[in-house]
Amino acid sequence: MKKKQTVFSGVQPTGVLHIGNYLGAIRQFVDLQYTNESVFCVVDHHAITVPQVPEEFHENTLKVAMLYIACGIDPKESIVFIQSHSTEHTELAWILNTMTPLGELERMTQFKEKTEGRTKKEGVLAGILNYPTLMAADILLYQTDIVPVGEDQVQHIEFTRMLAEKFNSRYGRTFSVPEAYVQRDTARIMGLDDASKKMSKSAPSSNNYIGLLDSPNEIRQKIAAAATDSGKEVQYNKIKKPAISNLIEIYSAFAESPHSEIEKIYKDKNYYEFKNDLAELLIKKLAPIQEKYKELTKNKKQVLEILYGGSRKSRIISQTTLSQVKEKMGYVI
Ligand code: ATP
Ligand code: LTN
Repeated sequence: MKKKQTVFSGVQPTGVLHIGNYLGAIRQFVDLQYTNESVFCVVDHHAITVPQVPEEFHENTLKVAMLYIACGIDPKESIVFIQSHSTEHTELAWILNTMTPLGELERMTQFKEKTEGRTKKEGVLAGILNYPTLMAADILLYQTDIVPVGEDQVQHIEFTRMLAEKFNSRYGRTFSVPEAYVQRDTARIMGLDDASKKMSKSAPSSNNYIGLLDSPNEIRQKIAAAATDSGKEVQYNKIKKPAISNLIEIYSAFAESPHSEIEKIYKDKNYYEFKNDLAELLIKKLAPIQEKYKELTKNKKQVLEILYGGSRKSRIISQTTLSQVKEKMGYVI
């Protein structure tokens, strides 16, 4: 069967992947790969925009690659590779930087959040500012149509579209103009300890998230400790009951059952019973991912072969795009 469109996305190797990353992004990667040309990248160059300990950075990069595969990304269906193995990414990022107004970078929400409270001259590194241009390069090199991401990344995709259109109008059609692909219900899974902020692997407490590799007891303990709202009804209402609604969203996504169905099941039950069942559901759904992951850790050589093969395949596409870009701009190639 001919695959329809091109899908590209990336995840940073910056810590423990959590169910927010899975529901907001990785699960979409898995679903999309069968009907679309798919390219999934471990974006290690993005991770170093915040300080990394070398050994942890190394481990985390392989961990994300193994979790991709453990979650169901099939290297026979998709190209899976490490960003720094394809030097075209940083090269195109440099070119795009020369066309990016500084103001566009400074107004990005992620930039503002990550640099809040720091004076520009002292604490703000240029890599954080230029982060979206590297992300745009990642996407544009593959003539991407669709970028599956969580809601926090939509602004960066808009920025990528702006750069693609700008280049195309200056030099003639060179890049596909991509669109964000966001799953409405799972685009922004909130923190378990604070339902006003998104679940985040950089949260100060690990009670904020359920890691994809958390043990059954960790899952039980974290769900038991998760914030709830006043009252005792298990009801979906994001304004009046943000914490319970977040837990219902997680339940609903893993059970593949609508919110209304869950409300019905727990109509005469309390938070305690609901939380117990949610913990058991998560344990059951994460078990096959954890098993596959464990198997892969015993086969690191095979994982590296997949990644090197992925990089070779990715470069066939990215080198073609980059050559077109340079030729159109007048580089001697
Ligand atoms: P974090 O804030 O957790 O440190 P991140 O968003 O900076 O992570 P990645 O780990 O690279 O960076 O994100 C991978 C994917 O997961 C992205 O598409 C992102 O939008 C998505 N994602 C991250 N957090 C959530 C969440 N809480 N809910 C839904 N999707 C999310
Ligand atoms: N910025 C993204 C990670 C990322 C990405 C990409 C996502 C880097 N390059 C290209 C989609 C497409 C994040 O923080 N989640």
